[in-house]
Amino acid sequence: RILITGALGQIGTELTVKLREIYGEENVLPTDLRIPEWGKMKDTPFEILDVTDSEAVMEMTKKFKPDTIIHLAALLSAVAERTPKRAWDINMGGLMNTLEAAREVGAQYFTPSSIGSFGPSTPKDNTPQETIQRPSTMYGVNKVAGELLLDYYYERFGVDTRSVRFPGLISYEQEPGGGTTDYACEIYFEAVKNGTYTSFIDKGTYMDMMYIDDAINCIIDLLQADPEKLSVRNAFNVSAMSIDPEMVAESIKKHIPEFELKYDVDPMRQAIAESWPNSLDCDEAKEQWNFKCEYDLDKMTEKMLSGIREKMNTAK
Ligand code: VAH
Repeated sequence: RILITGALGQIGTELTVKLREIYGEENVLPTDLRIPEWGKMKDTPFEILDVTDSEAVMEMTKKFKPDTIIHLAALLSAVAERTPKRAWDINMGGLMNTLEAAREVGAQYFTPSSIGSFGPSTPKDNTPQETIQRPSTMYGVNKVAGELLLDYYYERFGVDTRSVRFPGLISYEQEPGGGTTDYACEIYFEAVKNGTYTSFIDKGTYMDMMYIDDAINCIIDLLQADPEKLSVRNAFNVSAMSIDPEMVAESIKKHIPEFELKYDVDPMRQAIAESWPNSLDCDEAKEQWNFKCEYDLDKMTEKMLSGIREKMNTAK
């Protein structure tokens, strides 16, 4: 039985559907701040849960008795940088409340970390699993503190904590909200709608990215992995590709030759992007739980453009 927080977000929307296919609808309880008005979760079992309400989190957990808690509710990097105190309260309060609930009922625990947990002094290319983590954003501070808490709850209380440092995730079912890597989702929607996109991240700014299907499989594979083989309990480096806006545009032009990429760089999100690695070393994840990806840039582009077109046609 799996309890999910932040189930209406970019990861939760597709993860809930996939987990229900595997474990059955009655064994997967999605929660968020509001009831789903559309999509595959509409009119299915769903609960309102504010992860900053410790009593509500504990009560819901004791009532549902999950074997696994997947905590996804959080503010992403750009929105966190605009409201740092609120980001601390939500990101750290929600994490602590759900970790405590997992400890109380003996549940396995997953929450994502991010490439945002690295900072300007981290080696930028082929960033190691174990390295300097001095992020210069509130989101990064939240992610490093979160990783340390996952280690602590594993060592001190025996909670089966598992996590990955996600790169930018690209999807069309539910777009991300308030991230720095969001340009890599927006560009596909704008390419289909208008044949042009103005990027807020500059040319030559490389960041790790991954298509959402690979991210969902990452979470499921890690949660099903043999615990004896896992020596990393804070967060594994995972990534599918290291790309910049120009590479995405070139991939789109193979389908929309007239596509035009322009730039209007947003200084805040550009500074965040420049503080993150260019590419990650994912060897530990490959060795310890057979991490792998199906989607490279061109395969992701094909899937995004066809998915967006289909979504627009059904919306008409
Ligand atoms: C963000 N999409 O941009 C998230 C993610 C690595 C990026 O953490 O904040």
